[in-house]
Amino acid sequence: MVQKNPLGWQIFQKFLPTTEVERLWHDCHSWCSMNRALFEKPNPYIQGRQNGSHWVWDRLDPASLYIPSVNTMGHSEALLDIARAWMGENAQFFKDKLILKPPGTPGYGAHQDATYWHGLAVDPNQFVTILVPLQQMSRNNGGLYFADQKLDRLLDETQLVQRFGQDEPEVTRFNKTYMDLQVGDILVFDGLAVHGSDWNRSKIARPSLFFSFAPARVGPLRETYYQNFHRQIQAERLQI
Ligand SMILES: O=C(O)CCC(=O)C(=O)O
Repeated sequence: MVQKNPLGWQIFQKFLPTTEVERLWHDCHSWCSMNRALFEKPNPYIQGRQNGSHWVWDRLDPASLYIPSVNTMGHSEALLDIARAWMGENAQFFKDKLILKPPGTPGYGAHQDATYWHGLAVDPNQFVTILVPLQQMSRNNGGLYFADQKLDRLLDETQLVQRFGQDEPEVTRFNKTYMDLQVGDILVFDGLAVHGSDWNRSKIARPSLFFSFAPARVGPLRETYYQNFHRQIQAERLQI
């Protein structure tokens, strides 16, 4: 049953069969292991992140392009039903990513996902993301947290820093609720929910899939989204 938390997130425990999630993790892990070399050079789909002097391979975006079982999960009625229930209308699956977050990966400062999805002409709180943890997730291994503050609009980067602190995930100007998720649980949140994560300082990886949905009535968004996204990444690389 949908009981949208006022802060814009909700956990559904034991929502997916653990065998299905284990198979997804197996597929993601095998693909990444076989394509490890791709994480080491510029590629619009794959991003490493800096950890001191070395790079850690962190994200594959979209994973559904490469890993058929991820694509199937994104289009599954199980996830679409949740997205529809949250939006109160028909939903489309438009983006996904795999975050590997191996030990030593930096965190992500507090942000609202819809900030990165402007230009899609969708009300920010109508975006719904469903996170599927591929291994157990908690504070210890760099799990997601949500801020205790409800925002009813998008803040730009400067406003976010003013309100939540510098782009340093572990500086705290607000209370954080850390997600404690087991394999089979899912976490649902909207495009305005303020969230982030800490470094993974543990010895345990924290892989997760993020599936994002928008109202179906706005017409197919996937292509526009990925064209904009990859253009932006290329531009950022050119500036380095
Ligand atoms: O997986 C994480 O550690 C945070 C990722 C995140 O918040 C995002 O990509 O929007």
